[in-house]
Amino acid sequence: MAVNLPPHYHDADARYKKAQTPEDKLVALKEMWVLLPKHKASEKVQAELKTKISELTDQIEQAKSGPKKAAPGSYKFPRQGAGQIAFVGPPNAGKSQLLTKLTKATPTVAPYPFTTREPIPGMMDYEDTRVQLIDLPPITADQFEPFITDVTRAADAAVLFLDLSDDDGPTATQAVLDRLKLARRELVPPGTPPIDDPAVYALPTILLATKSDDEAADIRLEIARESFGTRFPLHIISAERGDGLPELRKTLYDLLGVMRIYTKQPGKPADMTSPFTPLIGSTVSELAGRVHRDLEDTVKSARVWGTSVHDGQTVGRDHILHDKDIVELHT
Ligand SMILES: Nc1nc2c(ncn2[C@@H]2O[C@H](COP(=O)(O)OP(=O)(O)O)[C@@H](O)[C@H]2O)c(=O)[nH]1
Ligand SMILES: [Mg+2]
Repeated sequence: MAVNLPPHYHDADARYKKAQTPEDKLVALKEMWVLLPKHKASEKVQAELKTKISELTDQIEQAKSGPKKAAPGSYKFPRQGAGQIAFVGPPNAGKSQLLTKLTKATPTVAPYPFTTREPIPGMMDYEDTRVQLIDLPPITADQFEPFITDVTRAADAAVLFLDLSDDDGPTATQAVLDRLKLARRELVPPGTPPIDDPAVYALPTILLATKSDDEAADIRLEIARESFGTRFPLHIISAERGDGLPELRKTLYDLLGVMRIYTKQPGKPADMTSPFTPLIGSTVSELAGRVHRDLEDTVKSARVWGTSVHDGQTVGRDHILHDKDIVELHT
C-alpha cells in the first residue's frame, strides 16, 4: 500500500543516509519516526523503521559496554512456521527440557545452571501448523548474553518461566523481567496496545510455571499467583510428567495471534495441508503479500469460502479474512 510521507520525512531520510556515525544515524531515524504518519497503510514502514532504531540503539549501547561477545546478527534465525516464540527465564527452570518435549530439538538438559549457552531453535507441531520455539541461555541480574537482544527483537512472543521447585522462583523470574527491561524489552500480556518508544520492543507473553510435579509446587504456586497473578496469563506444566503440555501447544499457537488461511488455484481443490498464517484481522492483500511479495500490490479481488461469506463469494482486496477461510486470489 502506498504511504504519503510528509516532505520533512524525506529531509530526515536524506540526513540519515548522509550520517557518518551511528549516533547521527539514530537522531535522523528518530526524526523520521516522529514524522511518520502512524496508520494501517504505513505499518510496514513503521516496522522497518522501528527495527533500524532498535538495532542502532542496541549497537551503540553494546559498543559502550565494551568488546562484543558475539558478532551482530550471528544468531538471527530465519523465520519458520507460524511465528517465533522465545523462552526467557532464570537458570534451571526447565526451558531446555520443555523444548525437548515439544520439538525434535535436542538441547542439553542438566541439573546445573548455565547449560544452555546459545539460542537453540525447534519446531513445534500444532494441528496443521508449526510454531518456532527458541530456547535461550538463562537470564539473571548479572548474566545476559548480548545476542538475546537480537533474538527478542525478532521474536513474535515470549514464554516467561517460573520454577515451582525453587523457593526463590518468583524472585528469579522478577530478575528476568528487570534485566530484559534494561535491554528495552518489555514482556506484556497479549493484547497490550503498542508502546510509543520505537527503541522498545514489547513481547506478548505468557507466564509458564514449571515442575508442577514438585511436592511443594502447590504452595509455591500460591505465592507465584500473588506476585504475578494478574500480570500475565498463567499456564502450569510438568514437562517430566507431561501435565499441561497438549494445552500448552494450543496456548503457544494462540499467543501468536495468527489465523490459518488455505489457498486454492481456480478450478482446483484447495491445498489443505499447509495454511498461510497471517495475523488475525489481515486482509486479502496482506495474505497475497505472504503468498508472493509482488501479489500484495497486484491482487484485485478474491473468491472466499468460509464462515463469514457465502461459498465462493467475490470480495475486494481490503476484505478482512477469517480463520480457516479458503481463498482464491485474482490479479
Ligand atoms: N521435577 C521436574 N524436574 C524438571 C522438570 N523439567 C525440568 N526438570 C529438571 O530441571 C533441571 C533443569 O532443566 P533444564 O531444562 O536444563 O533447565 P534450563 O536451565 O531452564 O534449560 C534438570 O535437572 C531437569 O531434569 C519437571 O517438569 N519436573
Ligand atoms: Mg537450558
